[in-house]
Amino acid sequence: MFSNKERFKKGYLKKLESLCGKGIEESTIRDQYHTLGNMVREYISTKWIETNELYRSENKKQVYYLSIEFLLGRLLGQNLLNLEIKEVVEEGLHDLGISLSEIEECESDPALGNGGLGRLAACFIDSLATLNLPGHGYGIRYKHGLFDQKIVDGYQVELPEQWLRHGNVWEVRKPEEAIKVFFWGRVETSYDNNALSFKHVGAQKVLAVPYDMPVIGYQVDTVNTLRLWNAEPSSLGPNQDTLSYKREIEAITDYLYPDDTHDEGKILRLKQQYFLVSSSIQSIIASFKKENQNLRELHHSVAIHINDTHPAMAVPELMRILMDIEGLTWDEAWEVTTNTLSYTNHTILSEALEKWPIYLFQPLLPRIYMIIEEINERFCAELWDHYPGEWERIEHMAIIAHGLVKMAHLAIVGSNSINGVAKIHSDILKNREMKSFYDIYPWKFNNKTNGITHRRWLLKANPELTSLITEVIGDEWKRQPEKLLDLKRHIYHPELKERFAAVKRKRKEILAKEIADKNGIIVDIDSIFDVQVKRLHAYKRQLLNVLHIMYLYNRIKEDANYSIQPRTFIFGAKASPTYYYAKKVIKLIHSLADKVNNDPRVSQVIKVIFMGNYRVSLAEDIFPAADVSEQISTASKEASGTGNMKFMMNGALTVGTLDGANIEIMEEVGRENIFTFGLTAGEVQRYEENGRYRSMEYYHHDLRIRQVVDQLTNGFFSEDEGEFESIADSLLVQNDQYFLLRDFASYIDVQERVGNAYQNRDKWLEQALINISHSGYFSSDRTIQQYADEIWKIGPVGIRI
Ligand code: CBF
Repeated sequence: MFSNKERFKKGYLKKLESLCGKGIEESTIRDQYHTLGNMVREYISTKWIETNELYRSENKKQVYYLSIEFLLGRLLGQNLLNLEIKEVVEEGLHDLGISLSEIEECESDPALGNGGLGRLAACFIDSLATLNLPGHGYGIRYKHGLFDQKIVDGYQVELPEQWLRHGNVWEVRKPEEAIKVFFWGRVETSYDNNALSFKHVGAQKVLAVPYDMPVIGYQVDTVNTLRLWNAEPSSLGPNQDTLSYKREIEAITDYLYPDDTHDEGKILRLKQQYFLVSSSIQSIIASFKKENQNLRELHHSVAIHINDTHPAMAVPELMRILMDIEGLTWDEAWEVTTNTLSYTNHTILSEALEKWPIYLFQPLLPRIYMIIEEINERFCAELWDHYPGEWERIEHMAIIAHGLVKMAHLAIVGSNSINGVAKIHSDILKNREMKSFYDIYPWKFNNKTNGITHRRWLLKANPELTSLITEVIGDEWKRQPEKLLDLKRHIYHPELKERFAAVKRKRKEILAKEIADKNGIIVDIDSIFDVQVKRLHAYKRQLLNVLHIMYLYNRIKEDANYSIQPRTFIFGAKASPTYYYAKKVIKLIHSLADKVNNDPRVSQVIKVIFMGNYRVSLAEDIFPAADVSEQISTASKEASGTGNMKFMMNGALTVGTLDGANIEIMEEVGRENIFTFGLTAGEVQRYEENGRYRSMEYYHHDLRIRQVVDQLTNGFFSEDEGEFESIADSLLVQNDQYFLLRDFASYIDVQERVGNAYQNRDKWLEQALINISHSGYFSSDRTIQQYADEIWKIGPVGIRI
């Protein structure tokens, strides 16, 4: 069907007719998208079936990656690229008067995730399939993904995201594989045949219906599966209030991250987590039992990964199934469970390490809570042997303490591997945050520095740069991204530099057009495109960027001779709906943009742009156009970052703190090809320990700081002087938890260096090319190979290059 243009066109017209009952003239763009999507899915269906059959027949170990988020992004373009049929399709459609890129635009962006964690999961499943590794994603089919962001008068307004409004061509509903998940009720304990047995009675039963999506490897025949679970009523009793029961059940998979500032929301989140874990593990065991009899051997055939703490209930759930259903003893079940499970930690921020109140947990999941209690008791007894009499330490490490269930502790105790996501982060886990655990289980801890799929972030997002690289070094790098290093031999060639400059310019023009269309602002293509796109969070310090722009504004206004390299500061960020501070920062960026962009003199040299509704498809337009990548988190707080990798891969230079993967980027490209500044993680830690930091001192001693901080509350931005008071308070009254004022001077200096460096065009282009050539290390193929070899112990099945 896709072997040549003519066959494709014939097949396409036929499909359009049978699917939509229309000819090409009457068809809408959505019909056209729908037709193509269906053709592709049908095209890969044989490979999909064959992959599953191969996994069954070879009976090799498989990994299941459990994640509450999969931030996929649009799939059509990526699937065409991975299947190497994009050209045929594009040309065929062109002949029919249809534009492929317009069709792609009409696909909704499945936003089943919030940020780095979910996007990482999406990169990982892409790499698993491409490396022919038997690995599948298990997640939730949220009806509404992360909210759509609208900006009204500079304020963020959240609208429900609607990715399923027009259906999803990629999914296959499998009702025959539905699974029951039990909530509420109570546990009846009895003593049968010399053993205790547990029966969960009076439970509310929820049906988990799988929707499978194909995960298509690049240039291989492997098609793995992303299984997303949908919550549906299992049966309706005679006296039930049908509608409210249905609503209650369906609410489980309605929204990603329901508001958990109240108990009802917390219960919903707990339900989601258990729903994901229970349906996934039951389904994994069912599929294991088709080929294998002995559940004591499960870990030889199955690895289950806990992505962050959300799926940590995999520990008690696997124990429950092995003991209560499969009849293993506690010790046997524990051996299998701990050898099957592994866990990734993605943050050290204490507010992100989940802890659930027992009073909510126990009634909702009575049997699971019982098992956690028993795990905790046994674990505390083990600790007592290690640290006799050290009550405080034991209390600190316990899984249940002070009325809370600590999910990270549960995941650590129940897994055979715990990894951080960049070297520094893994070291902080070992030496500080999880030190007590590292001391007793040193063999469990390891590092797996994150990666990104270059197939989406370079091949798909930046075809212009992809062609240029391929012309220079051939195309082996596409399958072996580490070969991007070959580019390094060519970076001094003037022609390469010029051609790279032309690519960058073209991509800046594309983004500038988008900015003009969406924001109504004309930006200067020759200015530095300086970009900070990521979730809005205090530790990521978008505010530091803002304060620096305010400083520049003041300089330009006050000093007629002050000259700087023109810059366009571009932001993109969503703030969590209940995160007051973050939403204020979004408003502040807009107020600053108004001030800067409307000032006749200042706007000649700087502009501030906030690109609304930041999401994967928008990111694909932003990364290729960036000159400067802002990675300015307080050292030690950003576990890794992955945006930093996407920027370098597209030839942007990093302005960054020595945090997360920035450090490894620096090690790769060399200190001279990255702009670092600010406190180190060690310095931040010392301040945190000795409590000697006084932000007020910086405010009083540095006039530049005083001026910008005062401007937050002196009516400079708004009639309402109280509008940004909470932000000013965070810096002064609350003593600047993230050390913005401490790093401010150093940030100004580094930004000045960036401006000067950009003026040496030749050198800048060389540095950009050096960044690209070293970005291969940050491919998620490398990361996944390490997970496969060192954690999951899985190997490839059915290789075809
Ligand atoms: O590991 C992936 C990413 O995860 C986070 O986004 C997270 O959700 N905890 C971290 O903040 C990132 O540093 C990390 O890159």
